Amino acid sequence: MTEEQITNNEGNYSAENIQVLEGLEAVRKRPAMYIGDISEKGLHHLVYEVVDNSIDEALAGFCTHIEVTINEDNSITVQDNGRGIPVDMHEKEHKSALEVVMTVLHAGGKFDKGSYKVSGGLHGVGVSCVNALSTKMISQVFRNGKIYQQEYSCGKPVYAVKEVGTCDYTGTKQTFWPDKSIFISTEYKYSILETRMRELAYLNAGITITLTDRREKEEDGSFKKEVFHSEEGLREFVRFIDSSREHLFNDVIYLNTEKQGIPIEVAIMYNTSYNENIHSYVNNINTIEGGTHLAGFRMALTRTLKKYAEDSKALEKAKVEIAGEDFREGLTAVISIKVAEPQFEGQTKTKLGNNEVMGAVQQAVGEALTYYLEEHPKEAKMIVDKVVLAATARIAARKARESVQRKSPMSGGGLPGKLADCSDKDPERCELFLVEGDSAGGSAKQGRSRAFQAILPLRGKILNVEKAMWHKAFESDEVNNIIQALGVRYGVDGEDSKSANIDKLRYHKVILMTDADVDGSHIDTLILTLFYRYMPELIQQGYVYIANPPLYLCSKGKVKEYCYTEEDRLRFIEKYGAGSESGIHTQRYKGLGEMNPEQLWETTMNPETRILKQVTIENAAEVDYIFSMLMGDDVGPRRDFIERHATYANIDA
Ligand code: 0RA
Repeated sequence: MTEEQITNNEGNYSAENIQVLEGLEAVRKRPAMYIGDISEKGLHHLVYEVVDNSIDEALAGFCTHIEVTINEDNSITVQDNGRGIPVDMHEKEHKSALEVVMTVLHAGGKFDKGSYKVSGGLHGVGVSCVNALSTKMISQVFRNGKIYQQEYSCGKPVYAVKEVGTCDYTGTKQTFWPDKSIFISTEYKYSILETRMRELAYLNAGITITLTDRREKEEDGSFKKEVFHSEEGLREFVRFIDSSREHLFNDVIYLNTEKQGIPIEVAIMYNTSYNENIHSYVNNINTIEGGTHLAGFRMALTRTLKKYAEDSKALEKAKVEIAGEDFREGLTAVISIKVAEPQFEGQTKTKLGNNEVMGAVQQAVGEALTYYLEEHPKEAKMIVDKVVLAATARIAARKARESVQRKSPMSGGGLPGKLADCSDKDPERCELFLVEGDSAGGSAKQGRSRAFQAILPLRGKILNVEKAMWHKAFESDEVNNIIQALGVRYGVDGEDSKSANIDKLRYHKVILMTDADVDGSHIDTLILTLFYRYMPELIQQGYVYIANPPLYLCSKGKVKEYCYTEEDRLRFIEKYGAGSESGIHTQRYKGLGEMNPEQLWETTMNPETRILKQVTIENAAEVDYIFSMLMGDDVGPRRDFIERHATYANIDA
């Protein structure tokens, strides 16, 4: 960040910096192009877009508090204590700067190199998009001792900016009502906003973000409210992510520096698990596809640790060959950098392309890690011992895998015997159902459409890979059956033996079909853990789904209806049961096995009528924390989580 980038010639940011690019009609016509989608994700994205502007004001050093409120009617208010959006007249547009920011696409400095802006939602579209997608929006600016206000409808001003009062503070307050005709649902989920606000607080140490839900009251009558604030930034973030894991040692290895003009913050913690968990961010955006900053980090880690281990002669004694991945086992790290002009690449535009970043991160991490190892010989030895153990286990895993591949040579193309494959071979059309139990597996085999649907029955609970070493996973029959059926390969082309290659994936829909009860959910979680840790790309590319079998078959006379939720059942009773509990018959499906093949097809497998839930990763750090908590040793947090999220508790009680 240089001075020049922040200010124009006069040293002031003023209305003329704001570029005028396009109208907002395009946004309403094609909302998905601007905010990703019109589902729950897009709806919540509106909040991030508005909050990001306040975060930028905070990063510029002018704002300390951001208050986010979900109002009773599902409108959102974001208020900050920054300088307030300028309200002076825009020379070319003959409008207030506020109006330009609110109504002109891409206005607000993001595309203006004269003003430096690091934050910004993934799509970086600006607050005008939020305005365009809201039936109503009210902006208030507290500035010069006055309160200015303007209101908009679907992005168009209802009146010119006017003064509505006086004040003795500064800031910006935005309230918007998302358009019900655009979004699939306009109901905000507290937990989604909570996760992002917590993440933003960790990523931007020192800022205070409050989240209030005015739809929900606590026992004392106050609204539900949380305050997110982190003094220690990423140091606290890694501790939070690893809070359910057993630490190798208690220190967080931390650096916060600037190299070649790039602010770099990194926190590293080692735990006793076998997974690598690196979460990287650029300008507060989670770069799930990685990129040059991640590459720089890995290079520094491997080189520094390797050199230390060689110098200390630890590797000679161990007599194993160490690979890059061995240095990252049991490592949890968060990397956050700020880049003035990030180039985002990759399928989901979350891969950093800027080449200059690699060397900067490598240098910063190399220096800090070298210093840490020199100063902490005891911890350094624990890391090196762990690396040697990882290498030993990796070699054992390779042997286990090779022996599995030998056991099932060419017969059936190396596919598991329990798999009932489909006849089509085009992955794009093919579906694999992972079914709980042999009996449901049998029904599914009979009920399926053989052309494009394959069935793999699973015997009960698969191995919990969260706690198992890698070679144990490859020794497990059920895990191997899944890996082989999918066509996922490990250690191809000299890559890390831990990185799954899904080039030869045989199905583009992998569907978990388990009973609608606690055991079924447990099995789903175990399989999802396997996917998340051993083949995350499968989830990232959107190939994983969960089937949704009905809970009841309700009937009255000739009328029959499958009910997928408790609400569906109550609705049926209301519709057909007027008067006393009157001739309505309810069959409760305790398991998939209770449905005959036709019923299973009709309710759960037929693409025309079924409901599939796609598994997505909204927030990788949160997912990492949740999996380690759900699958770890600590009972307390797990019980809390299940109680808060349980859907079956009432049914099985
Ligand atoms: C540019 C210049 C100035 C303030 C802001 C942007 C600003 C924008 C937003 C959006 C949400 N909250 C905000 N707070 C501030 C002010 C420049 C000056 O006072 O000289």
